[in-house]
Amino acid sequence: PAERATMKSRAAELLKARGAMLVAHYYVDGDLQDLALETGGIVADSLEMARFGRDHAAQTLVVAGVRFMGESAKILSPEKTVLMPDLEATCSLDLGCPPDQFTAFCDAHPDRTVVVYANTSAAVKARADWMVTSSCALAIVEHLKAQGQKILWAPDRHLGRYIQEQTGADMLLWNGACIVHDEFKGLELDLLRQQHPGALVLVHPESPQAVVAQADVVGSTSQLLKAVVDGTAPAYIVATDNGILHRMRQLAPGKRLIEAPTAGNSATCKSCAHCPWMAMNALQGLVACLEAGAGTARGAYEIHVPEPVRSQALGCIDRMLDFVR
Ligand code: CIZ
Ligand code: SF4
Repeated sequence: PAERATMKSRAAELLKARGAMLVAHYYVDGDLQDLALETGGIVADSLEMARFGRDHAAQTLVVAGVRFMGESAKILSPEKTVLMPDLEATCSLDLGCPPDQFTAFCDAHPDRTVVVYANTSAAVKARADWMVTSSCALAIVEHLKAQGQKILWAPDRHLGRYIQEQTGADMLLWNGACIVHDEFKGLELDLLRQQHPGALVLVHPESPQAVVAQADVVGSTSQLLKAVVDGTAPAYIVATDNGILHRMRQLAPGKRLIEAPTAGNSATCKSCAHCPWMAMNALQGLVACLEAGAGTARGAYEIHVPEPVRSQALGCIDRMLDFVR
């Protein structure tokens, strides 16, 4: 702990010295979340991270999250230096949607408007008409449906199915999943709810249908956080990456937070509902990326999105940001 405190203050000094802003996701290590807030940065979902990075004056952004978040920051702000504590931090949704196969899928369905989740590579976004995040996907698909558009959706099949059920839109779904949310179990959740009858069930829509069906609130990470802060229930069952519990505890002290069951968790496994790629973000990596400075050493931490992919990908992100404004 003493060592962590030292490393945290070292990271704070380096952020200041480099004029860098730390932009952290709710799922990363609690120390990184705290540091982001203590140094003028943000802890947020992917939509808010993208907007903050674009609008902040800092010329260097350090994105503590996964690769698509760093890429989105760079796409929106090509003039800024975007660093990540570990460039290997990826996402099963991104990995499960290779650009060549995705392009072939789009080419086979030219009559459909292409809507992709934020959790995709820049090359996939470059082929899309719209990008969405879980906080605005419903509203954007409603909007497209009202215009009579048919949709090609990628990559998360659970989120796609949920949006389809809610909107009744004509959606053709790519078969991708988040390895974290895909593990939440409906049967076990039902048993847990019986043990905690007063608890409110909060579910991220990347979860399977049997889990979403039991939710009192379905929403993005920010929306689930708000549900705890504003909620009057004494207890909450949370079906999303357990990294978010750090911020929930800070903002809603005294409320009981219970992790939703996964295939192997609860008493036996403390880290099942936690993304292994989000977990790659550590204080060591943060210090290292800030110490690397300019030149070749920085290459190990810096995000690049080459043209013309960058400007092609910008279109679908801007469309979303204009819509949610
Ligand atoms: O699961 C993720 O990666 C999420 C929830 C991203 C985000 O913030 O939208
Ligand atoms: Fe991807 Fe799931 Fe990890 Fe989010 S939690 S980065 S969706 S694998």
